[in-house]
Amino acid sequence: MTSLEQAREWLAAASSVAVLTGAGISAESGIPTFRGAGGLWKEYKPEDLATPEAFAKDPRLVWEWYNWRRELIAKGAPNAAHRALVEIEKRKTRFTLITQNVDGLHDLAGSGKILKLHGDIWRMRCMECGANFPNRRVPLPKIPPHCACGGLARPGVVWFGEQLPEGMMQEAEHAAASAQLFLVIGTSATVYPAASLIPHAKKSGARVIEFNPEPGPLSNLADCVFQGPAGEWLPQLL
Ligand code: BJW
Ligand code: ZN
Repeated sequence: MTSLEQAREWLAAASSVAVLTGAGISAESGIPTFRGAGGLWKEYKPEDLATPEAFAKDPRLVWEWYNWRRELIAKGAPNAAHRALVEIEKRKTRFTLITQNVDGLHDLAGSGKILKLHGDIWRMRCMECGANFPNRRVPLPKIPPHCACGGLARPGVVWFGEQLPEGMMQEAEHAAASAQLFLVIGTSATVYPAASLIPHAKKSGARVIEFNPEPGPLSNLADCVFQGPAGEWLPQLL
């Protein structure tokens, strides 16, 4: 039996499926990943910009980066991998999509409930009054943007050193622990606590299938690795 036949069989047999996605699932939609080739913006690494300290020091610089990314994302559309996950969700009674992505492409593809561990680039939060509101303006008319109250707004995302949205990691852990099949798609598995979901699922008895052109630090936990673009491999599972 080929790996593809094996993976199809696991998918068909599983009544509960959970999925963890990362930036790589959107690479074929033209959105740069964080790490690896093309992952940098100017001379900055994500670790230099995706922090509360960077924002406190230079909100304009951080917003320039987010504005650039919002422009790229707005030009992109969901790809075959995003669409394959919508199809899998339709077939399964228990399905949980956990994403580290903030780009909103799973929503656009038509996925149902999505656990957005790292927030949403299309939302903002006021540093003064705490308001949390949607904003889809591209490009932003004024950088940095402000809230209706006049306070400085920040991107509605989770930066290094910040807590994930309340209760979300617990919900993700529960889904990983109860899944018979856990799909890991397009993540370098280097950012925690998200990456910990992979060993969590494995220890709880799930089969783990990874889709990624490059092996990562947790690839050895996978029962099967499809080493290539997610948009080419995932549709073949169906
Ligand atoms: C393809 C493809 C194709 C290419 N098809 N694949 C335990 C140990 C060590 C450190 C920590 C720890 N626990 C917590 C930490 C600290 C920190 C952390 O993890 N640091 C590491 C760098 C070591 N974590 C945190 O601070 C988190 N908060 C937290 O833990 O709170 C509790 C706490 C607070 C204070 C003190 C202590 C504890 C928060 C993490 C927030 C991450 N935020 C970002 C930015 C979000 C907003 C934005 O988008 O701007 O999230 S950083 C960035 O990395 C983004 C991503 O979601 C995240 C993960 O990246 P991802 O998705 O894996 O992308 P890449 O680029 O890394 O990989 C892409 C992959 O795709 C590659 O593998 C390619 O090969 C592949 N690929 N083309 C399929 N076509
Ligand atoms: Zn406000």
